[in-house]
Amino acid sequence: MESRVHYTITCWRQLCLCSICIYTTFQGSPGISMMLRALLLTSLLSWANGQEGLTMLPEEKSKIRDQIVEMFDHAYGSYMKYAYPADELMPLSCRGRVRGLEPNRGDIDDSLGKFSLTLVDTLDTLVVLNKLDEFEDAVRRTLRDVRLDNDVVVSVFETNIRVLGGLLGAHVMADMLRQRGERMQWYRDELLHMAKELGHRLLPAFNTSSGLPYPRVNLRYGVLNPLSRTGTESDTCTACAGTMILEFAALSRLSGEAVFEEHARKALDVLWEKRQRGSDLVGTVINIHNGDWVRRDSGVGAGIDSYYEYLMKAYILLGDNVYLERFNTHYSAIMKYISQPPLLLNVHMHNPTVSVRSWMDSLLAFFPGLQVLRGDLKPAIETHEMLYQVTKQHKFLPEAFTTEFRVHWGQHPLRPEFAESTYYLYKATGDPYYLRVGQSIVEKLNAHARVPCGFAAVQDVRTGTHEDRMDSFFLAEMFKYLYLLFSEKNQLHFDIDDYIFTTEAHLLPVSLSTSQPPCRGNNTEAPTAVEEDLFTYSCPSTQTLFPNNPSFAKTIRDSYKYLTGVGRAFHASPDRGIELPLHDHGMEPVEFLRSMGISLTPLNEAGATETHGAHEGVYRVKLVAEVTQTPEEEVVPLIVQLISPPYLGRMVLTAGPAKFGMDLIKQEHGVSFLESCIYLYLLYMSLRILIKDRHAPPNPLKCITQRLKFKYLPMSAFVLYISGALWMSACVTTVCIFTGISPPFSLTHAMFLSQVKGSIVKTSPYTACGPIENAQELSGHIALALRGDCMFAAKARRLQEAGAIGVIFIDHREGSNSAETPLFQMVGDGGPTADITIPLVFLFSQEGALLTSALEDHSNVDVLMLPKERQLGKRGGLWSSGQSNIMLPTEDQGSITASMLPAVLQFACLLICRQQSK
Ligand code: DMJ
Repeated sequence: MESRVHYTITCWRQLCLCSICIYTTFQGSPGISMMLRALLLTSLLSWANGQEGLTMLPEEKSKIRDQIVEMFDHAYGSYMKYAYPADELMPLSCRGRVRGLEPNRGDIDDSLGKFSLTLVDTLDTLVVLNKLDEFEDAVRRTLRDVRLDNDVVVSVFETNIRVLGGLLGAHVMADMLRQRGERMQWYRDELLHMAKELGHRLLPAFNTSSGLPYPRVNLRYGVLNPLSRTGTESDTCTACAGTMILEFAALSRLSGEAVFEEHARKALDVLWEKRQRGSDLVGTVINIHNGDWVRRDSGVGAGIDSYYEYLMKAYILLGDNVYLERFNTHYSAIMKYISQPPLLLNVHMHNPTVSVRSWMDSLLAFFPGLQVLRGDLKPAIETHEMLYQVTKQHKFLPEAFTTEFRVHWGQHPLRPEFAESTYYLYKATGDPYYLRVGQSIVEKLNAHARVPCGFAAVQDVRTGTHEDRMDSFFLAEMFKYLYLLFSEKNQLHFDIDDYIFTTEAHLLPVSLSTSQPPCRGNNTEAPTAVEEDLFTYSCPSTQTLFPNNPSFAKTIRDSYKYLTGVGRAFHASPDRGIELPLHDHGMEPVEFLRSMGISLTPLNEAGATETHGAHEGVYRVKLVAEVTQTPEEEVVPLIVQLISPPYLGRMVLTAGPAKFGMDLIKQEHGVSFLESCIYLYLLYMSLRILIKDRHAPPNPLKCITQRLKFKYLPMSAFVLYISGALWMSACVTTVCIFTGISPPFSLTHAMFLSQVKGSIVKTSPYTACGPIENAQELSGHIALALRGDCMFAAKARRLQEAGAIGVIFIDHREGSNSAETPLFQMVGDGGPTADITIPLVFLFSQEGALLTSALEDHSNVDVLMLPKERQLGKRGGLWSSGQSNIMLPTEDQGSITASMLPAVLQFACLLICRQQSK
């Protein structure tokens, strides 16, 4: 077992480039450690070189790093200027938040202990960012100003991770600088003394029968003192009890007082004993007196998160294999029940196969980072990619988001977990993709959180409104991870891999595992046998995981790239190769998919070399979906407008376009303006000749031009053309309206629009998937065909051959309508479709039903197929136009009157002219 422990520590180093092995396995062998470092660097570089074309030049990297430093200066400078010595900065009010002076925010305020929280939490960040003057100054201020004995009730968990962790991290850094002999020569471990004092002030919280700590403690009076104003609580969160070991063990080992580590370890022992034995999961809230679970939902986010983190890191920091065994047991359970890549969903610890909620919280974003430490890269990449998609959609991770990536709780208090995981993934893969992710975090913070006095939390990612808070973890964590992400190892002033990050990103030296004797373990029962996997006790090498695949991370990510639909590639190909688990004779899935308009062709037919998958019953098929619905590619809506009586343009059905066949949007179809003018004028002239001129209806515009003495011939000719056309169309329309005959031109304005007009005929068979039985009837008309059974392209071809001048496809899914379902474009069948030249539109079933019932009610139904923006009557105002998707016919004769307007006007004009010419 001992060798396994060392092996795993070495593995952790291999992934995180941590130097644990130097202090454990290879202590005193600088040659080996140098070799390891060189090896790791080389392998990292080779990975980086093989990545997708997202490389980042060193200049760009260092520019972003400078930007991060500038942002830090703005945030820290604002805190020091406007808030210090208060605990936190209120970046909108430009002042400090002092507990008791601001409205109470409930539990959140339990972090505030009047101990200059933000300053203490930021100390070791100053060293990481190489701000050594500022660090020295900040340490002096801390020693001078910070008091730890305030009569304030604080959260044990928050005070431990932020203040005790902050003091310890600062002490470790101060000690490192002092030992170098350049700075901090005056330093006499004062920060460690403060840490010890604080440790003692937190210890009363552990005075429970179980050993699980109280959630709160009064810094001056402890817990059970009558003056303490706390101690009535009966429960705490799992993370609250289980996130003490790193700080308390470090304090014990640095101070020589074992009591801290012992208490923290005892609390972990209780949690381990209380795990649900069937599932090996823990709940979210536990009773601190009897150890009963109060909330039994189990996940990796809020309430539990850092308990798992601390088991893994306790093993790394302290070298005690009990922690690793426990972690591995829990990890197996998490991967079995909670992880549904890329999602991580809470389950009931007693009934873990059932998810208890359909949303995730943002705290779980740390988990991919922990998976990297564990060497489980694939699910880490998957979940991280999912989180990245969510940030792309909502700018930041909302506090909670649904499994459909919608906002469940829109707040974003500038949490660092996503940056943390990004940093770990970059360390493990060397893939510059993660630098781009980091860059996007930097840009979004500057664009959407930066305010004149610092950075403000986002109240709701949907509105972008700000909240008057800048939590201390923003300075403690966010800037460390971002700065380190964009720093080369040799640009840092100390070896970051000699340290491990606490949950608040404070630095503790991995040398602690050997520099001080470990505290004696108690008699905790041995862990049950863990279902071991490849990496339980072996190096999680990327080469083992993804042999000879330098773009493994990309390959994994690609499957999750468009989860939220954001950033989908512009013309996504509808053709995809998939593996379908089909049983020997079970082709029903193929038929079923086909009925949905998806064709599946075995790949041998499609010309592929491989026809069958490696496994029996798996067929490789070419999948051709015949619709696309890409949010980025705007689908231009079309309409089917019913123009024959009694509809007269008032029924308008929203329709979807096709990517093949006649393009109704770009091309001019039907009767053009000039054509209609010529046509009508010829009609007019014929009529004049036919009825011997004098009886012919006079041309009112000719009359006007004569009166206005337009002598100029071309102009007169043009006016005559127009007037003739208008006059004729008005007359014909008027006659048609009164007689109920379908007008030869839909309505006057139809002449000036691109469209296809025709009367509709239902296809037989309705799906148009077999030989067309009513070809004669269809010829010269617009065909109505039901979706399904075969591809749109196949139907269109058949109907075109039968003589149809257009096709309206009607959805076969009951109840579908354009109000609720986004429009999509019909695409071809994966092959060339240039032979299909007639126009094609698609109607959802509710709109389709209106059209078919119109056909049942009226033997002749003429329709126009045209772009929605050119809807008849909409812009001209001649018809009352509806904004809704469907405009139903009414008995309102107003619109008929309106349609007669041109004729009426011209009659009036004529009468005036006649009167005047007499
Ligand atoms: C930090 O205070 C710590 O990381 C903690 O474990 C949970 N998350 C907050 C920041 O989001």
